[in-house]
Amino acid sequence: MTSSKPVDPHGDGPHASEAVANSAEHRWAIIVGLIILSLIAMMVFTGVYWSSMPPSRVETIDVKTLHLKGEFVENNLGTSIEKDGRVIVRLIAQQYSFSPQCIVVPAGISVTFRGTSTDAIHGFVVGRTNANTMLIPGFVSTFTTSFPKTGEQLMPCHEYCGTGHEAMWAKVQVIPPDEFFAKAKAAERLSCVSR
Ligand SMILES: [Cu+2]
Repeated sequence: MTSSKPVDPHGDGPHASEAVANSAEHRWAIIVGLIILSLIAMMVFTGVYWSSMPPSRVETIDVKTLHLKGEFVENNLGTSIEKDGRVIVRLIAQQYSFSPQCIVVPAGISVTFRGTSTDAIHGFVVGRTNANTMLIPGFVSTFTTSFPKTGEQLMPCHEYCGTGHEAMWAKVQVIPPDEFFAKAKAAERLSCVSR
């Protein structure tokens, strides 16, 4: 009779390979544990950091004097060309409409929107473009985008703001740049609201 024990090339039996596997598993458990701990540490740090100070580029505005002074008074709303040549759209949202109701912008030129709200949280999206923001009382929302195609786009409020929410929308008219600049020569603030 011969022994059925497997031949071990290293001569130290099956327990040696078990020990190698265990130590590798142990090592990987520590590495994974450290990765999880560092992710948790990052979450805690960023959470505490962001809650302890306002994020950058936040502009605040006094809701109570919005209509009386500053850039959001009624006759300053709409599209204008600034001294440095930038095209700026200023608008406000209130339950349940936007001012102005119809916004004119030139096609293919970057347009900066500046907006705020007088009462509740509102927001808007312009048709099938990437123009999309929230309008929050006390804060000025700003973004810059451009509209490659001419035409009319719908601009609905997309933050539920009360019973009249579904009727809250404006229009954006994207017109050829030369037409836009011709109109801009005639008036300081442009909009397509029919008067
Ligand atoms: Cu709404």
